[in-house]
Amino acid sequence: MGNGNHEKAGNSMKSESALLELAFQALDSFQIEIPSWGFANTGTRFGKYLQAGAASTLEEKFSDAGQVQKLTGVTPTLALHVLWDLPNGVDDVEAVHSLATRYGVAAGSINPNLFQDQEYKYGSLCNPSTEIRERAVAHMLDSVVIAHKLGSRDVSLWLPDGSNYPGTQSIRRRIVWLEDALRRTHNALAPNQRLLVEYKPFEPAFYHTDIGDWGMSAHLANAAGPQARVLVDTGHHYATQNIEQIVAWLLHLDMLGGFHFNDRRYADDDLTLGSIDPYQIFRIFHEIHVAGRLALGQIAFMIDQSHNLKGKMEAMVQTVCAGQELWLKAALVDRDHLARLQDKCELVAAEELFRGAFWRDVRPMVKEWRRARGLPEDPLAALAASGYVQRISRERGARMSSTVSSYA
Ligand code: RM4
Ligand code: MN
Ligand code: MN
Repeated sequence: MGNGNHEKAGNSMKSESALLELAFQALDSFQIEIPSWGFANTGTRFGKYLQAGAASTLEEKFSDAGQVQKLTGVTPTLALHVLWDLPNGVDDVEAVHSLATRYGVAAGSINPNLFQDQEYKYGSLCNPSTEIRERAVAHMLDSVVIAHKLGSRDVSLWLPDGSNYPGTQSIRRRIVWLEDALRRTHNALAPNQRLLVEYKPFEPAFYHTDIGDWGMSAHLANAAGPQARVLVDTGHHYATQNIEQIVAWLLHLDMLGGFHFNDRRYADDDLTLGSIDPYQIFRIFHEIHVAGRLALGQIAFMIDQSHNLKGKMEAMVQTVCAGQELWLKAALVDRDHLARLQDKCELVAAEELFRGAFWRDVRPMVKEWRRARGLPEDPLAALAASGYVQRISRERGARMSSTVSSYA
């Protein structure tokens, strides 16, 4: 242990009240955006199991989001998908505004849909047809206008483009088309807007994906312009990839724009945050705490999940609470102490400090923070007690419609 015994400074020795103050600061700095599609009926490619309480109109999605915000106090914005939520584009902005006011949740990131129309079969921004590429760029530009009118900072692009068979498309030419499309989109941004570029290694394409990893995203964001950044969806990596290392690199390069949080066992499973591997989220959050407060303002935390078996409201509230707990655990790592141990290569002591922070039960502190902020101390229990899920299941159940579809 070297002189590890003399190193007992830091959080381990911090008084209860100093620790609580640190915890409150950390919790005050944590907000996370919820996705409109997390309340809708979604499924796998094999079909959907419908839930009586699923939201099928935008008003229902805002209502559900408002309820999550009331219960947790840390979800002030709702991510919107243009085709699913604003089918009439800019003409729907007024309606979104009034729903936002009515339910106390603002419009969040605006997500263009470049994957639903039949014409996108062979790609959208990367389609070999100039005409189809132009249509896709026009949708990007519409999305920028929608975001601007809604006061949303981020236009968040996930591009489904790719190919299924070797030799069937020119990877190189598609890079050039993509650079051009993103540059043009970036040119349309107002000074306070950003373009986030998400990556995904496969699905729906199974041979090559035009934005397949964080390096491609970072290059494209750089090529687009200074207001573009990378978006990391935690489910969009090969199984053994070290995501926190990618996060550390993007922070180093000042290229990290935000996250789509979810958990997974295999691929883009979109399971609830921290359900499979909470330690991984802790490690990602640690890198953000290391980067400090200034960086945090530039990183949009968003949930991108699809709740197929769990109740949608419960899954969302559970995710937000899990996120808060993991954020706090990571905040309470004694980083100065850890740095000293790292410098001395005290491997076991460093790891134990890190692991110890992960295993700390922070739930009592989160409860105390919620009480102090006038929020229910157990949001899941409060949701159950509110009768909200029963009410929406009754009201919406009669329809049981699957018309608003999505596969997030
Ligand atoms: C993708 C990706 C995007 C999401 C779409 C619908 O897998 O995660 O963020 O908007 O699904
Ligand atoms: Mn995503
Ligand atoms: Mn995904």
